[in-house]
Amino acid sequence: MSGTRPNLIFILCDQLRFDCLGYAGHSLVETPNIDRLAERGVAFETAYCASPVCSPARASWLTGTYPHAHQQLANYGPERLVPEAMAVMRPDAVTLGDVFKEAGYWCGIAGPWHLGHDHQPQHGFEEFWRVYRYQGDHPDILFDYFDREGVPNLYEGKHPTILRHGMDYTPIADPRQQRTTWTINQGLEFLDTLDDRSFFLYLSVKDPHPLIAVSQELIDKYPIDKIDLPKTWKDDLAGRPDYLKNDVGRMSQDMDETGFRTMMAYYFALITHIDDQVGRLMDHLESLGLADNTIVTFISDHGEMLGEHHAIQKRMFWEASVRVPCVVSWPAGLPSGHLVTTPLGGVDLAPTLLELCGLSFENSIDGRSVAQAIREGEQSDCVPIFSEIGTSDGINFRSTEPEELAARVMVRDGDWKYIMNRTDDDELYNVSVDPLELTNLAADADQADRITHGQSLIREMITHTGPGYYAWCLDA
Ligand SMILES: [Ca+2]
Repeated sequence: MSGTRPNLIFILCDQLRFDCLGYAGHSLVETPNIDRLAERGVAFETAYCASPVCSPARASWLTGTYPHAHQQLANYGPERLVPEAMAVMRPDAVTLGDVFKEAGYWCGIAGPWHLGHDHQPQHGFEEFWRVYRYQGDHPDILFDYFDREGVPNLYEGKHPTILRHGMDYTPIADPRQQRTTWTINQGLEFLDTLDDRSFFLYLSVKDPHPLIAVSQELIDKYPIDKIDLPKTWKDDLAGRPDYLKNDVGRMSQDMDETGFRTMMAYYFALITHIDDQVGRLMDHLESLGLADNTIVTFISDHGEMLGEHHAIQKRMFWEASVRVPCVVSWPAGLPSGHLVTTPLGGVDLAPTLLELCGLSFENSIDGRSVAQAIREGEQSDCVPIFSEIGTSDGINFRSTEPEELAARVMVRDGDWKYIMNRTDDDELYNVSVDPLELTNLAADADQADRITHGQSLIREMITHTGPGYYAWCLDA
C-alpha cells in the first residue's frame, strides 16, 4: 500500500502555545505521544506563524506566502463583515493540497478549513472533505454527528456548564462530545481508504482554542495549586504602544486569579487530550505498516497568551502569541532527536514538506525550504522571519478598511524583534537579553540604525511578492 513518495500527515492545532508540551520543556503538561514524535524526528525551537490570527496564518502555512501576498487578511466566519475578497482563500492560491493532488496523492482533510466557503470541497481535498464549520452556520457535519448520537452540542451557543475566567471552558460528560476525538476518527477512516497512491492527510485540530471542553479525568491531572501565573501577569505595559492596552484580549485588573489558574488547568488537560488523540492516530498508522515512510508534522496556527502581559488569545507579536510548536517526524528520511534552534517562518514549512516529498511550488512564494539542512541534521540558515497582522478593530470586524487589516509587520532578525506599526508606536525588543519583552527600545536613539535596518528588511520582503495592502511599508 501507498506510492513511492513519502506520505504526509499534517496536524495543525489551533491556539497551542509553543512551550506547553513535554518535549518543549513544560514542567506540568503531559504529551508523551507528541514527545515521541519529536524524539524520533526534528523539532523547531523557534517557529513563528506568519500572522497571529487564524485564517491569515493558515493560508500562509498552506501556501508558503505571507498575508500581503495571499491577501486573506481577515478571519473567515459567519460574523465577518469585511469584504469577501479579504476573508476567503483566493481561488487561484496554490496550497499544499493543490500541489499534492497534482502529483497524484490521495488527499483528505478533517476539521475546520477556516479559509472560506467551508461547505465547498476545494484545493485538492475534493474527494475526502470532512470539514466542520464550528460556528453554528449549518449544515455542519460535526453538529449533525452530535444530533445523531443524541449528545448535547457544547460548541454551539452557551450551555449551563460553561465557565469563564478569560476563556470559556467546561468539563464533558461523554467522550462523543469532544471535537478533536471526532476529527481523529475521520483521520482513521481516511487511513482505511488508502489505495496504492501516496497520501496527504490534513488534520485540522480546533483545540485547544476555546471552547476548552475536556474530560474530568484529564482535568484532575492538573491540580491548580501546582499552576503558577505567568511572570508578566502584572505587566502594566509601560513604554509599550497603546494598541496593546486596548486589545480585546487584555484582561481587567480584577481578573479572579484562582479562576484563571483553573482555566489554565483545563487548557493543559485539553493539550493532553490532543496528545492522546495523536497517539491513537500513530497507533493506527503503525498497525497499517505506514509509520516509517509517513512524514508527520505537528504545529499550531498561532500561539496563546495565557495570561502573559495580562492578556489572553493572540493577535499580538509577543512570543507567546506568534511562536508555535513545530515537529516534523519521518523515520525513513530524517534524523531522530534533531533540535533546530534557528528560526523557522510560517511560510517555510510548506516548501520544506514539498521538497521532502520531491515536489515544489511552481509559483513564486515567500518561504524557503529547509529540507536539506534537517535531512543532514544541521541548523537551517539564520534568516529574518516576518509576521503580519491588522489592527484589533480590523481583526474583530469593527472596521472594513483595508488599512485596518494590514497594519503591522514584525521582523525577527537574530536576537532582535522589530515591529513596524502603521497606526501606533513601533516596538523593538532584544529577545535574548529581555525574553519577557518588557523593555521597548524603539524610542532609544542608540537603536536608530537597527530600526532603519529592520525597515529595510521589511521593505525588501514586502516587495518580493507584494506589496498588496502592505504598500504603506514602502513609505516608512
Ligand atoms: Ca486560530
